[in-house]
Amino acid sequence: MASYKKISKDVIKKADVLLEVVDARFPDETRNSEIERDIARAKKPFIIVLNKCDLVSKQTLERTKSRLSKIAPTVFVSSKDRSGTTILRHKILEIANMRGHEILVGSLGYPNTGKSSVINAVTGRHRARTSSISGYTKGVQLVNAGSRIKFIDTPGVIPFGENDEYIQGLLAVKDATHLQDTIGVAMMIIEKICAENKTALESFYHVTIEEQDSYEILELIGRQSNFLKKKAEVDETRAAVKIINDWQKGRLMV
Ligand SMILES: Nc1nc2c(ncn2[C@@H]2O[C@H](COP(=O)(O)OP(=O)(O)OP(=O)(O)O)[C@@H](O)[C@H]2O)c(=O)[nH]1
Ligand SMILES: [Mg+2]
Repeated sequence: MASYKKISKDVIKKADVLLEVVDARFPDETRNSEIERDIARAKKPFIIVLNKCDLVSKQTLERTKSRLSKIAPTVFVSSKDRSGTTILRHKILEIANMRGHEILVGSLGYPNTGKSSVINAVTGRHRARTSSISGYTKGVQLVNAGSRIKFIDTPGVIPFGENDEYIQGLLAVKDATHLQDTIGVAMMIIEKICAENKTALESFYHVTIEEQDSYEILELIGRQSNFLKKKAEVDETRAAVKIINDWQKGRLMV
């Protein structure tokens, strides 16, 4: 943890522009207030990158973007589809405002939000190594992006004190088999999706959601998936594991 703090402080000091890469499915939980404060103190320009926007509906994205734009320039990107990368590149050049000079761009954020993938999408090459297992990027890596931009890739870490199971589940820091409260984490995922895009959940699991609470929805999904115990009771844990896997593997839209 201490070494991560040092890395992020060093990167903030060195870089001309910072990217705070957040997961567009849960931007508020993946914004790091400590990092934002350090960037503000260093008076460095920064861009909020809403990555994984292929997993978020257009309406949700627009709502999030207009909210976050009040804090910093916000760009949405899908590293998977390589969309939004030209806009991001232009935004970097614009806010760096360093005519003719090389621009050093630091990529910071929580684990698994796609810091390395964003760099690859912008450069069009697989220079920064990525993985679905979080904590993949270990040290700092410099990535040349051609035409004036150079990136610094960093490892992602959850700030001290925010290390609860729900965040670890949402971020895929721990997979379903390593979470203790699988049902609780799955209920949280259900609540998140229902708040933004209930229809996506209904069509993915072929269920109809009316007034049920998140636990009842979990049972509904279990029943629909035919996850049953003896006496036709729903196996909620099995349903929870499936929902967590679908979320972590990026199969569920928000
Ligand atoms: N659907 C989708 N998946 C993405 C996107 N960007 C990254 N991913 C996936 O998210 C996972 C993490 O991506 P990385 O680029 O390794 O994330 P990171 O932030 O560098 O992770 P650490 O280095 O471990 O902190 C990988 O499985 C990627 O394939 C995206 O835009 N859309
Ligand atoms: Mg990485």
